Amino acid sequence: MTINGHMKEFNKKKEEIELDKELVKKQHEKGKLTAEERLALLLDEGSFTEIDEFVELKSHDFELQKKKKARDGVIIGYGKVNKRPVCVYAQDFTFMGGSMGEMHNRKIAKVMDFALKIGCPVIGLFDSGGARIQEGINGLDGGGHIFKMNTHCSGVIPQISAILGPCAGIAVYSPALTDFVFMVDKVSYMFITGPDVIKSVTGEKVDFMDLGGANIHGKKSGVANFVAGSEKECILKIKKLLTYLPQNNLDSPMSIDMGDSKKRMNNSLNDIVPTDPKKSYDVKDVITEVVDKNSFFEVHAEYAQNCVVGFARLNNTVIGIMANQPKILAGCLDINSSDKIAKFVRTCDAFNIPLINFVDVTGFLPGTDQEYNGIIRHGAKILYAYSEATVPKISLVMRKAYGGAYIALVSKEMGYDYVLSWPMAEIAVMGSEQAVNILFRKEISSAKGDKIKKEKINEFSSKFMNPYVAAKEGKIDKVIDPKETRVHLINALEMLLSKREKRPSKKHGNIPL
Ligand code: MCA
Repeated sequence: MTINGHMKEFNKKKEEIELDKELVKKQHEKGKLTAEERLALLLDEGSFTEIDEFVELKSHDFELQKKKKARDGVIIGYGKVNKRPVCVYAQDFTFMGGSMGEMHNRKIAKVMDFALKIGCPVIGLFDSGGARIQEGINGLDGGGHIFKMNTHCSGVIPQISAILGPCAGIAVYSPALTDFVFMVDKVSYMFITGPDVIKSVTGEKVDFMDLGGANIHGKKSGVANFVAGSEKECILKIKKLLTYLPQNNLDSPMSIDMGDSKKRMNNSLNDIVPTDPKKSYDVKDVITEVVDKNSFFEVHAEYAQNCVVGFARLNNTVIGIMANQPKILAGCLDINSSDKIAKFVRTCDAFNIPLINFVDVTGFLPGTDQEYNGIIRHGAKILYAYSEATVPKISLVMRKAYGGAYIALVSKEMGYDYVLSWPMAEIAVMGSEQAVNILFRKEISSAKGDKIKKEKINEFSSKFMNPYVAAKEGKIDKVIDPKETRVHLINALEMLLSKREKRPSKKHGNIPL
């Protein structure tokens, strides 16, 4: 064949890849973009190279050969976001509902393997009805290949999943194994078994959105870390997230000049945080006041709101923040916030992001609901995650740090490198009233009980409810004026950036699950 003949064949094959206009229209009518349009939004212009575009399904069952089409329902390849390399895969719902057949799955696993070898983030755009039912066991096994790759990539390269339509059956497990899951309000939904199966098994009636919409997974189940109002917003958020992450575990996040002064005082903190420990405030106001202007990027904003986690920059360096949120459940730690914190801490540690805690917490949430559902097991995840982390760990006690929550979020013995506190901080085993109720139970139940109780609370408070008992023991490195918080945190961070800490080698730890 002449070169012209070869080129004719090549161009014909390329044309065959193009999406069917009718199906594109249908996709748009559902309020969704196509896989190609999504990749165009995500990647730097002209940077994308598609691979495996001629891959097609092999199965002959259910007359699949008549349906087959190049790409097999997923576009994979590499490109750049913010000028840095990434690998991507985007499911094409217009081909058999983005269902995951043998070759479709093989392509996804292949691009993940590429990303792992190169050491760059991998981003998956999901829009899939799950395992391709007609391909039976071969499709399922391919799912296993993807999950294995997710696990091998975990902690080596950042993995990001965006759910941009249905994500059903086996399609849900891969996002669940990644570092960050994005969903789009009113467009995406995730479930293991759909409404029809649920109805036939349990009789329960539920629609797609109430079963697994962005609201459910962003607020209730915690599966989604980010919820966006539209696909465009979702993709912009992914691009923003990438600016806080390194390319891989041997790299550090890039420093960006935020134009904020290193010496800026935080004069408003005394107005934001009431000295009365019973009064609440929004800890996000504290965070945004202290970190570089416009740098706070919250993760899991709608889930377990009694704590706040997210990325920010401090004098241009990326940090991971954990803060108790006094305005929700008085900032107590509970099962969901334990999971949220532990996952975030491990993500930061894997990707060399220093951790800073803003602490104001009385302890773990009491109650049978928490105990029966395993607060012991879940709370232990926080202890494990912080103890395991070798990145710089700084803790600032703003007001209260009591009991087990003190150990988890502040204790130098548990491995915090540098602990600061404000002068109004109360660092103790528990609050004065609770302590007095236990220690003087008999005296309080006597005739003069109320008077005794008051006296003992005053005595306990003046003796223990301050930062100086801990400071005297060297358990607090520095008591600071709140308005100098930014300056002290920047100094501590700069000092700790060269920190080196190694753990004994082992196969892997056994985090409580
Ligand atoms: C959708 N299609 C599929 C699949 N899902 N083909 C093969 N395997 C699938 N899993 C096809 C449809 O037959 C249709 O083909 C085309 O994709 C578009 O789907 P349609 O229903 O018209 O779109 P929709 O109205 O937007 O609904 C999307 C949907 C629905 C909600 C995802 O298709 C659906 O409920 N699918 C099944 C979801 C599910 O239960 N998955 C579990 C799979 P055509 O255009 O030719 O008519 S089993 C699994 O993953 C494992 C084993 C597990 O553990 O559960």
